[in-house]
Amino acid sequence: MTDVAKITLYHAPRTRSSGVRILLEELGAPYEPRLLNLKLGEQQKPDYLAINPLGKVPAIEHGGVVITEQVAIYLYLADAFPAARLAPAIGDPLRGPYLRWLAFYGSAFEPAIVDRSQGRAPESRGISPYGDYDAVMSAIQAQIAKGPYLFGERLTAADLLWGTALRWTTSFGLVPATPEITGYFERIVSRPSARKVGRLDHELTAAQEIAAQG
Ligand SMILES: N[C@@H](CCC(=O)N[C@@H](CS)C(=O)NCC(=O)O)C(=O)O
Repeated sequence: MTDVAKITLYHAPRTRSSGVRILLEELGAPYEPRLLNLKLGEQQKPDYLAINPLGKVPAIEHGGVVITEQVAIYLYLADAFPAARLAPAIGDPLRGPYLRWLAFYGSAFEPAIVDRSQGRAPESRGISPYGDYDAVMSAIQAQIAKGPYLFGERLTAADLLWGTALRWTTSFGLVPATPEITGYFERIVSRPSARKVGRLDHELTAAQEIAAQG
């Protein structure tokens, strides 16, 4: 019988689902990872496409409901476990900025980064969802400058998303590794939750590489 209280996390190590796993650890939420080996193309198998038709991780299942897309998952989980205080509640003056920076991640930062990685300039400022790359980077850098977290002293789920994302985007050379950006994401990725997920991902990656070699 399915345990409705338990969250299923569709996870592939060292991907965007690692950030969600960090969030689950921070929340102390009961969860079970369901592993996908991307090297074997398991994300494109019918079983998984029935969960996420885009064939992407992360996805979660909770109480019979499937949620895909990082931003939706962070919002959902942080609200579902309020005791961890990672989501400013409705009515809190920080709720609007919190929603803004989560949405900014998905609707401006990721498209800007993907275009950058492909060496594509946005077609035109008017059509692009983010305007231009420099404007996106200036906006997030100004927000980080409030420090130590996006909203000053208050750590939220948005920091877990941004901290993990800025680590991989700087390591791919897509975002400048300024001392402010590096200092910001180090505060996030040095947390015990992130270190634990890093260790687990290391083991999972090794096992998946062996499996992929056949
Ligand atoms: N829009 C998705 C993007 C997720 C995504 O790009 N996931 C990558 C891993 S980091 C993936 O699943 N790649 C596998 C593939 O495309 O085959 C979200 O925000 O959750």
